[in-house]
Amino acid sequence: MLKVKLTRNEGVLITKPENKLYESGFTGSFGFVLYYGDRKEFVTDFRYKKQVQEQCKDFDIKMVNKTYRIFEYIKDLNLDTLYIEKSHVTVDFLENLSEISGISNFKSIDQVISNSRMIKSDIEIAKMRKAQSIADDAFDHILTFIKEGVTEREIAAELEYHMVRNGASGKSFNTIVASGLRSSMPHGVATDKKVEKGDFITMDFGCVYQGYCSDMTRTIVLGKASDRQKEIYNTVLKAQLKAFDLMKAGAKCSDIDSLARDVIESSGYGEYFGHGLGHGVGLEVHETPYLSKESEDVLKSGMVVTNEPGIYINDFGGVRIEDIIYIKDSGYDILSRSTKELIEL
Ligand SMILES: [Mn+2]
Repeated sequence: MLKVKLTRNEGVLITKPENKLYESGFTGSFGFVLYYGDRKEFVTDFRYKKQVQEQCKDFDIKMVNKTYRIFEYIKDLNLDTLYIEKSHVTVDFLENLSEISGISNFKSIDQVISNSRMIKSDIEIAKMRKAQSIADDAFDHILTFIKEGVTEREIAAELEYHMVRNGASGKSFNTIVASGLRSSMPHGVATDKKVEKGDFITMDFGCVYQGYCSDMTRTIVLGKASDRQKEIYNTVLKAQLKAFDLMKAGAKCSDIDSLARDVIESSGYGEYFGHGLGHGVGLEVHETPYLSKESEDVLKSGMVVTNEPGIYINDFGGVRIEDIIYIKDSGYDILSRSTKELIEL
């Protein structure tokens, strides 16, 4: 439940699906969380009558059949200030809300919710462990599936099918399978390209389990790795392992990024590592905090972040290795368990 003190004339309207789920447990498509005074209401329509009673037990339920009806309802509450998700609502939504409700003072609730979502409870961590273990199991499986002539798309589909068969509600983002020269694209989603002997194959994938996302990346070589492939792989691995030195509560996220980046730069590959080291994961696959040069975030106990350095060389190929890490009061747990030794399939 949101930690924001509301005066008598203030309310909060939450519309973003992940935030609604976080606040209320509701998984349907149409619905709003509405707080005002000491009231907690969930507003939805006829289709979710049964579901909302089961999922939103702490809420008073209100039924409407159109979005503008909730704006009319808010008008009758005589609020003068409404907190909304400024980073989520559309201009259209806001204009209608303002016009119908008569409210003109809107404040942002985004940061309050994202700060709260950054720190995971034990229940959330348990769901994330499960989401990640489903992904790790899919990785084990895919190693038995990949062979010369199989397409990237088939590999992606097989990963996704395996995860859904094992309890995931879906993928947490478009599965990346980038092989050969395509592996130089950090976000090369799967194509009809067939994997060939000597290819790097980078697979970046994850699933959703009870709303929570997993995220992992492994790069393998089909056949024997060349010396240059081994050198690049081992440089990324060294950088990834180095970053763990600072994976603890109190560490500055920008310092963790630097730690890994220094390893890659001192090996002469600095210009080929063009993205940040990692990001928070939870109900969304990318959320605060961010591990990058510019980040002002500081790690705290309860956060879950990725550690995913990479090297991408246009006319050669690329490597990324990504784990997902739970920061504890002291130390950390790595939620992903798949090996990081270079696999030559
Ligand atoms: Mn990631």
